[in-house]
Amino acid sequence: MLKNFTFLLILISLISFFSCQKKETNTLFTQLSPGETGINFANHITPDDTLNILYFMYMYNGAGVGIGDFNGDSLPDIFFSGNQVSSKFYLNKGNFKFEDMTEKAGLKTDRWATGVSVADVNADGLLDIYVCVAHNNLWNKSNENLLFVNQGVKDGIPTFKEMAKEYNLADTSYSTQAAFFDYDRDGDLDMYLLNNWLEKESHNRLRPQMQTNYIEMKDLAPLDTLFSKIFPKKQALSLTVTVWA
Ligand SMILES: [Ca+2]
Ligand SMILES: [Ca+2]
Ligand SMILES: [Ca+2]
Repeated sequence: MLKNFTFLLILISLISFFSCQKKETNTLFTQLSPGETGINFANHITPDDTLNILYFMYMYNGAGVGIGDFNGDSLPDIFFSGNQVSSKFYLNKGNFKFEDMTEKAGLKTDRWATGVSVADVNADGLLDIYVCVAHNNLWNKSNENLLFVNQGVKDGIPTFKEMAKEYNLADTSYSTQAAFFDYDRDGDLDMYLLNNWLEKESHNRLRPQMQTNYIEMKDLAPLDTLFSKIFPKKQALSLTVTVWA
């Protein structure tokens, strides 16, 4: 009996081993863990009864990522933009190791960032970072886009200064992404800014689920007054939500 059990155990081990081997040979990429790379950025979204998908339909649209060699060592560095968390900047140390240099580089953000563009906006040979910002009334943060101008590299670390206003690029639209290119061919980069529109009336249709029937609430928009009508005394009701794609 023990012999049979031992044989079975060896057989399972061998199958597992060869399965793993096969998996590795069939993939073109290897996923590295945050422990291996040092990249632990996570764009955590924390909904609450004020800021959530019912009020803010773009809540889970995500943010942007920009990659470029910001310190000129030929290794691509990474800038992640954040929504409710600060953006983060990781310097490439080589061999897939990165170091969080967000604070030292001056790249913390405090607003709902969406798209990231990497370009040498002022043509000084150093890559700069333009961050689009989406705005909503509930978030109560600035809706100005950000331009981080590379101030130079010291001890391998680039530092940035936010200068969107100085460059007349602190656009307050509901921005999604910017593209820099020389439109008029005068040698200076121009910018095309893609904007979205934050609708005052959400497409989400709220219907409090009652015991006997459903009550259509869609005509009670705007949404900022809707909840007060549904929950005049903050009663706990279940909701059926239809999202229009
Ligand atoms: Ca680099
Ligand atoms: Ca530059
Ligand atoms: Ca131009």
